[in-house]
Amino acid sequence: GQEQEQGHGDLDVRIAALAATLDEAALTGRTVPKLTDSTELDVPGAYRVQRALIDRRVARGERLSGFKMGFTSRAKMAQMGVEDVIRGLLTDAMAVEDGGVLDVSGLAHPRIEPEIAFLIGEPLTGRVSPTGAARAVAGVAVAYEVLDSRYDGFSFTLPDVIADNASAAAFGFGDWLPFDGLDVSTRGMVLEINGRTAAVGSSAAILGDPVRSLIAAARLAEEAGLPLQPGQVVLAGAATAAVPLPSGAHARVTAAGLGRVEVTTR
Ligand code: OOG
Repeated sequence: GQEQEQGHGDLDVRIAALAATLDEAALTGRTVPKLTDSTELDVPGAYRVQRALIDRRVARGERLSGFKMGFTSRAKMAQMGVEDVIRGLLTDAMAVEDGGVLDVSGLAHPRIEPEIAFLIGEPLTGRVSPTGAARAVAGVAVAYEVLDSRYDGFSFTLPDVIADNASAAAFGFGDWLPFDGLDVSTRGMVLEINGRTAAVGSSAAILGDPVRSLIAAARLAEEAGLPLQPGQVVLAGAATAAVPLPSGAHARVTAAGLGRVEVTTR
């Protein structure tokens, strides 16, 4: 009884302290050694740190605006030696309007990657079929994500990166297209920086079909007790490796048949 409660209290304090470390790093743009260098952290503990980190942002007035999925490519999964995707939480403060300006001067080592995004139209959570997932979608768009690890050297273990909100920093998306029966599984995707091709790939790199990532998001939403809500966005994952994103750059992502999205950095 007493002893166990004491133990939980200590854990909560430890989780809060780890979240504060990562939050400070993000606020100051100064990286920190990865948490697992100095503490034991498993995947469930890491998700608690992530949640505590987002709770701090929500306490500052930010609103939860969806999920980002990570390690959705077989290549990245193999590189990390993991078998499952991970989830990060998006807030409205991370969103950049299409064609807008993103200040990267406060980021440590930003990278950009081309993605596919889904707009949630009906609550989505639990085990769903492709048809069930599709029914909850109000739109699909070409998107990008800006990653910025809060760790020294952009280097981490699986629990570290989960705690660090899956390296989420910013995101943007193009016009939403109706998803009804649209096949987004093999769209050619191009990331251009300052008019030069920086990466090319296919949406097939996202678990073979971004819809699989959406299904995984629904499963993780249930596990987290955070059902996806109408108006929220799911970033389904990257079609290519992430590319360094300097200040003073213009980035454009296109996906065949889905249009484009652009951002300028300063
Ligand atoms: C972790 C985030 C992974 C992706 O696209 O796989 C991710 C990282 O590589 O920094 O978002």
